Amino acid sequence: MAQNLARKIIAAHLVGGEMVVGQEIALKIDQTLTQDTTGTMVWLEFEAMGLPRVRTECAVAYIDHGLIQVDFRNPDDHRYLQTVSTKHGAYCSRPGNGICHQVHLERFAAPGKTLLGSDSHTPNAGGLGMLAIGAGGLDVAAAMGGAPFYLTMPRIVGVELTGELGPWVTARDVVLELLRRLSVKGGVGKIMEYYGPGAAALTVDQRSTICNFGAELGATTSIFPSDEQTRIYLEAQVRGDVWQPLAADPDAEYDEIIELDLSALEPLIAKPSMPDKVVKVSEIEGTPVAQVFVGACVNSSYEDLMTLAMVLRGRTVHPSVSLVVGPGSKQVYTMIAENGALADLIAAGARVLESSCGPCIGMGQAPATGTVSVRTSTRNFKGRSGTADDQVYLASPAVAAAAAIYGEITDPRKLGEPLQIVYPARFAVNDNMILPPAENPGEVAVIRGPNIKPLPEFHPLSDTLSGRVLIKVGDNITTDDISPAGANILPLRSNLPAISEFVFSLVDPDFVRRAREWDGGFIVGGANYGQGSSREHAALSPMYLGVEAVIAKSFSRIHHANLINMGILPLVFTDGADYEALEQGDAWEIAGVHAALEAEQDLTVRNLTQGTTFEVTYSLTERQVAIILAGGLLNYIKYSV
Ligand code: MIC
Ligand code: SF4
Repeated sequence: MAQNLARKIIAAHLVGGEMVVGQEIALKIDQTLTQDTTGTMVWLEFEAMGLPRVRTECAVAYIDHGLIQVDFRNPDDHRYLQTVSTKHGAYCSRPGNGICHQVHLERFAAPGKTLLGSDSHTPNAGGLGMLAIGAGGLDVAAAMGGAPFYLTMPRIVGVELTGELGPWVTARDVVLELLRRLSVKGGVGKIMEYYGPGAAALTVDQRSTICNFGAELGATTSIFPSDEQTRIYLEAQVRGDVWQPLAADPDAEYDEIIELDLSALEPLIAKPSMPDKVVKVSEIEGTPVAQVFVGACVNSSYEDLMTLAMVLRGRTVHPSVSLVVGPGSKQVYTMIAENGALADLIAAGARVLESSCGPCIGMGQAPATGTVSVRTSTRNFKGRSGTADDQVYLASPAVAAAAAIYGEITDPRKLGEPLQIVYPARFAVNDNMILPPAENPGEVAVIRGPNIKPLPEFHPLSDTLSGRVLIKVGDNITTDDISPAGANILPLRSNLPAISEFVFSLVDPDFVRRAREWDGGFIVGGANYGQGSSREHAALSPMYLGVEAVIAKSFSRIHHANLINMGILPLVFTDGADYEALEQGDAWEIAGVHAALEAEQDLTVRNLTQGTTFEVTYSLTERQVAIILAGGLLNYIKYSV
């Protein structure tokens, strides 16, 4: 049978299950990546597994998120990560070397391989023909230990790109168009595979932009073929040896096909505060802008920074705009420094940051009260920028550049003749900030600062779950809502008791007090509960606060897996009316849980307050049931493997 590319790579890595949509499969993982804000937990978990060395072909620990260092906590995390990762056989990309996804693309990603990363934008490497998937920390720790990665066989969506991008229309507009059509839940349970003449013309940086932002569709991952563009890119990285041609067979079948004519696209922009609130830039032209940020893992490549620099050359940033720029990697930074583009940016008035996630994750550069910020980053969830009433718009570097000059949202086609960006034949390759695995691991002492607290105890699931409904939230609740990020909270990622004080703090500041007073309880969610980031703290902290089950209309893929890994039971309403009827504070009891899970039967919730009962169901494999009953993946690995 003619195969598509995603299925070919899955087949080559399949170590369990059958490639039938909806069934659980197990994949061999070739490479892993961690970053610092999820990575401290991953490495604590890896240490808890007691293995001396990572067992993947390549594991990289990046330090790129928490770089503000207002006190000892960020740098203590960095020191821990640097020592623990190299001791156990991983590479460590030091602070300043760049954002994990950009650096991984440049220096490690390889066509046809699998990558599992403790960050939701790991699919960025799909731009190089890699099957790159974001996951919760424990899944990544297990993969580093040589375990396969388990996931539900996704539907493979073929996205046929025809035509070509018009002047000032960019790769970012391609994926914004998909967000417009499909919404933030449109990709759940799917892999987006791009092909066609329009795809062939895109550079690897453009392809990665599409794959990266594809995470906002909720997709498992996105992927492009490995072709001439891929070869050129890898040769420029002096890694031509890892290139191999890869594509779907002619006439390959897909579970679904989407057609997208690039010639018909216009510059697009996502309005506050969801990545799928997409409109044409021309529709909201004239909106005053106070801040512009060009950076983050999605649009911080050489091409992106050159776009901005070429537009700004000889001009000055608009007096009402603060322009913030963050090159994606030390390589990009070096290249724009060497060719003079950095000087153009500085001369124009840009505020140039170090190479890190920075404003994307609320690590500095919060916008002023009641103002608009136009960003090339990935997520515009309310408050993520660090300002509670923020109005963050997401768009391409071209749209950002136009806003920086004119001080208002402006169609970039007004900027005149399109730019010709010429790639150098060889990039500025210099891996001096990537530490290799230690040659003598015995001599490396792992350094732990006082903020790095040990993992909590995980308890087997009770047979009767009882407690009160701690909170009832609506659809598309993000992990940023559950466990917010930002400069005050991110430094607590290695300290579970401390970070747990902030659960739902932006949504309902009283949540934690209730959870303590009521001694745990239930969380009730709407559709696509837990979308967005891969942070396992959004499951770990509720577990720590005594939550044993979350009942929602549906879950995002990574959060569902994280709940299971932490021993929390993810349950699904069978009838929307039950969701409507229940209220915060209701006392519930779910009895006979063990037997029901083992017999694959639905569970009955007794609402003691309202005197009603209703059924809830779940989507769990036998393995997942065993994990939950054991009290999470770490217990399961310890006791059953
Ligand atoms: C994000 O973009 O939200 C993050 C910060 O990169 C997260 C990881 C985290 O919360 O540490 C992600 O995307 O998974
Ligand atoms: Fe960093 Fe933002 Fe990318 Fe997350 S989305 S990895 S915070 S740049």
